[in-house]
Amino acid sequence: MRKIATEEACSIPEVAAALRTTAQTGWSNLDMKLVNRIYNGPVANPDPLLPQLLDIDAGRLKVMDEYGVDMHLLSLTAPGVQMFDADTANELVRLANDRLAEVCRKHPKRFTFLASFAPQDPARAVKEMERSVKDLKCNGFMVNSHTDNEYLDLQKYWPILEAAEALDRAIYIHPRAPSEGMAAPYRDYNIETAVWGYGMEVGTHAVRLMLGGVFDRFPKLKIVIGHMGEAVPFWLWRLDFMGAPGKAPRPNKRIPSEYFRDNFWITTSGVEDPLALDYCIKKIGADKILWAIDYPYQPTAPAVKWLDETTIISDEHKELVYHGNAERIFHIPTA
Ligand code: 1WB
Ligand code: MN
Repeated sequence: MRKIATEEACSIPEVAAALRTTAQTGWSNLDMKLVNRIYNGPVANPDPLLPQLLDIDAGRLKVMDEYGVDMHLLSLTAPGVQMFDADTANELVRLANDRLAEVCRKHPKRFTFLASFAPQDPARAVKEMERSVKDLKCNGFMVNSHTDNEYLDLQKYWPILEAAEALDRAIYIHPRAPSEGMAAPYRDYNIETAVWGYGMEVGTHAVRLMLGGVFDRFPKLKIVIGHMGEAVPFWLWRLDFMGAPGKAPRPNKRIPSEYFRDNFWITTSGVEDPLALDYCIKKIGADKILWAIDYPYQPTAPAVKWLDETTIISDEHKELVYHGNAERIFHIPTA
């Protein structure tokens, strides 16, 4: 069975260097713990994740080969360029997108990519999105949740949503640590990270898009979220009950689960739980769920083993989750 992994992280030396510089300014937003650890370690003895993120060639292909992973859908890892000023961010996304496109041209059967953009400047972001589709043949877009503590439902960001819809490329909303307004309870126990904070951050982002009426304005917009839907699928009944049109002063014209079914896709990244997958298949449909590893933050072996071995999921559904849905949503040629 072809295996296309859809939330696979990487970086380029220029972005890593800029994050190191940012770490050295002593800025203390909630992402800085991770940025410090990965990008600001001793040069001679870096965090082991750094060389894995920077290797978009032989080393990565070796791990993929070892476990029968056919393709990584690559993306610039969180927090991407979203902590930089607009000019730096724009310069770096262009570099990163060019570099990822080059790797994909070199290994077309092994790598595809999600282009980044800098939401700090929506007009320039749109230009980079257009360039990434037309010139670089990207498969979709990646954004790391909030930018300067703001979410994409704000009208100033609508040109970005309009462009994604017009270009027919999905936007993958990947986590970063919670924004300042929700940060306080996440400062202890490292719960700003993948253990809890990342999911709450992106789940909140998804709810803002749905209850903010964004999909009434952009009905063909495709949003992808990871980590088995960041807990949103489990919350759909309550979202519908409490979030139905007319229940409170909100702009949404439809119930949230209708947007979730029409406008969202989810990936399995980092949630290797057959019961959760079975629930999501029953709740939102097997055509809405894509497999992901979350390399290099999650190990590849168990990411393959759990789905290969589970018998709760039919083989027909495994085909969709492992590759069929990714081919359709991300414009990946069938093998
Ligand atoms: C994720 C996990 C992403 C980690 C990351 O990007 C880091 C994820 C900075 O769950 O998508 C992590 O350190 O575990
Ligand atoms: Mn990830």
